[in-house]
Amino acid sequence: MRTIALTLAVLLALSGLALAASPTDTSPPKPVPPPRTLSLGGRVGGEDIGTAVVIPELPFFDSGNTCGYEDDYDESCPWGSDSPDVVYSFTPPYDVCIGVSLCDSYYDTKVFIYEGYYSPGWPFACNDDNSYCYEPPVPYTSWIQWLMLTEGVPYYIVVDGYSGDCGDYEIVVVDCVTMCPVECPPEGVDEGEGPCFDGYVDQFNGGCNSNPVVYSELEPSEEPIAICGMSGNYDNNTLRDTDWYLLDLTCDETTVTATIEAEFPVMLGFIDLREGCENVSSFYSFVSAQSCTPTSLSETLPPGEWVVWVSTWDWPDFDCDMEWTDYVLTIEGYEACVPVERATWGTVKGMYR
Ligand SMILES: [Ca+2]
Ligand SMILES: [Ca+2]
Ligand SMILES: [Ca+2]
Ligand SMILES: [Ca+2]
Repeated sequence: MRTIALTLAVLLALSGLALAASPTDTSPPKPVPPPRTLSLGGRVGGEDIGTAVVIPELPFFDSGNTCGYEDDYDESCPWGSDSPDVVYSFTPPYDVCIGVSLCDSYYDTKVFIYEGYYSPGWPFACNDDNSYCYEPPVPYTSWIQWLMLTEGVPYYIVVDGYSGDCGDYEIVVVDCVTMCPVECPPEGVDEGEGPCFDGYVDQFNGGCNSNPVVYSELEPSEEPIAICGMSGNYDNNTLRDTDWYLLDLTCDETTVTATIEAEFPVMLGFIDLREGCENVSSFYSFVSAQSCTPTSLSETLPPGEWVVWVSTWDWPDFDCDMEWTDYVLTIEGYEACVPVERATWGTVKGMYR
């Protein structure tokens, strides 16, 4: 049993997206990261869009040093800078979702991407600091986690820096996700909520996020319960559709196994609802799973009301209007409790005669 500590991140995860705080143009200057020196060697991106180093295929890894290059480009997200920059280009041979990481670089990086042509002030994507970078060597490195690219369009990836910073970088460009159709099994029942969209208000099964609270209430079943549902992000990735499936457990203890397979990166969790929404501040336990990867979470739970919770993994760019919003949730072990016959002392003694 894992109990996740109450954190703001988890609160946000329950109510919306646990994205890195979105800085605004009024954000105070950030602290200056410590200096660092490391020469990684390797090739270096081109000086500008015209001389961009071509990324031939994914995955792509490269490293270099931006110091000594010109400051050809800048985009504010939200901090402007006059850092030198280098450029890569990638023209996908098919529609693809990519991730671009500078996480493992050694200076305060920034990365932005132009779609098709140089569009100053209107980058296709931009990230200065991504707090989801896993153990970056220095703070404030950059990562565009999910980005949908269109077949045949050239994309220009600019490796830049914050506030004049330059240095050694590592760039990784990968397929962020394997797209796959998730088929609803014959026994599957439709979630019934339908797709989400910008401005969506979940009054279907948003659980404690809805006002009034509302759940998809499940009936106990000896057979596995398969639910074919949908989720996604909306309102510019600031909110996501959360689906709360209510279990009313009556046995002394019940081992419930929930399995999720989704077309998008997904989160699956148990929420302890025994003391009502007021006392829900974190997941009882949860897992995150890549798309197309069936992933289970199993807990032995005491009686009372519990929720199996499904939504997008708290990474951006899985809009409700994308093609890939389906999931199949399977719940096993949620059975009506058969009262155990209380053996009398006489019968117990009889058993041992
Ligand atoms: Ca620059
Ligand atoms: Ca940065
Ligand atoms: Ca839903
Ligand atoms: Ca929902």
